[in-house]
Amino acid sequence: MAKKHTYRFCFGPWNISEGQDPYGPPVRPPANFDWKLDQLKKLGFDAMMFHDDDAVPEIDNKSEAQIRKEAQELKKRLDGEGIAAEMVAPRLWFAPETIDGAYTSNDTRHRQYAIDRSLRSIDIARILGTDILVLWLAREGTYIRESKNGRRSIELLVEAFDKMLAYDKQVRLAIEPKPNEPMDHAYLPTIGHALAIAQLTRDPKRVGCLIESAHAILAGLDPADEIDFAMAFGKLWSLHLNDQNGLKFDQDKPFGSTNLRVAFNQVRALERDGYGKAGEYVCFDVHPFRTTRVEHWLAHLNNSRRTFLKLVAKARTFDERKAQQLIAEGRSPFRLPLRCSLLTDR
Ligand code: GLO
Ligand code: MG
Repeated sequence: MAKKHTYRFCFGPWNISEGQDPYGPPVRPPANFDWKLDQLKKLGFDAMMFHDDDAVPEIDNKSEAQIRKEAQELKKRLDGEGIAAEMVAPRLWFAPETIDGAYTSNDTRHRQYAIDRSLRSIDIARILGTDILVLWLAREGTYIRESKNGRRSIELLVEAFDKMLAYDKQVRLAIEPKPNEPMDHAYLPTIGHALAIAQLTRDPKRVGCLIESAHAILAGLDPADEIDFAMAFGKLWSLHLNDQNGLKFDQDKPFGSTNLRVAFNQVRALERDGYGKAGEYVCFDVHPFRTTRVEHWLAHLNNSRRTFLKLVAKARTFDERKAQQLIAEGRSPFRLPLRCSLLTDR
């Protein structure tokens, strides 16, 4: 039998969060980047995801030379710790220049800010040794649809992607779709939209996607189907596994904590499609609950990985023959995953 590959895992510094929400302040003490990196190592994860300003804090106040210098220092540290950088993502939703969106802002100067910042993120990615630039297009949408021209917005997105692809011949853009939040409606809400817009760019082969389970659920889709769809195109370059209890605010719950069947089917899709074999990482974009105490602050990361690995074991021992037999009899194998006793260690 072919040797099964082992998965590699990562998370971002923002996944050790302090509990603030729109209605209340942080409830856990602030933790600095060094501490978070140590925790990542202690937990035995393989890589870290970076926003541009996780890698180079206060990036907007720094020169290009200074940004490169700090990125090089970070790279040395990561090498010393044996930690890889999985991706870099420009944080295009925080600055005053991005209030009306970044690449699709109605203001030319603000669009230029977004492109410049994206090119700096590509510099950082190159120095940190990753070719993946993640684009979560947080504010590329509207609260009131009449406030932007939808057709023009698509053209502006393509122009921005083209500038990035021309700037660096190696970089790959992984679009992370999300249908809403912070905006009412986003322009690229699903994986289908991400892969379709790729075709309009100067180099479609270098425009792919990142699937986040919660975002797919918010779009009313099954994340496992999104995985199969993206992987049929060879375009799933990163993954944010987490969980989401239906159509409400983006919850980023620990993987498998709400709906084990949906989690199982994602793992089964990853297994069948060979995710990870080309070096992709399994990332958990999860947050502790606001009620989580400091002593359990990292449990959501560890539990997400444990659940994932248990589900890998279940997917590998799934009774495929029995499933096929039931399907042939016109019955559905809906109880089979449950028979695998998902909740136990066995
Ligand atoms: C929010 C997104 C966010 C991105 C991250 C990387 O809904 O999931 O966490 O994944 O900022 O760009
Ligand atoms: Mg995400």
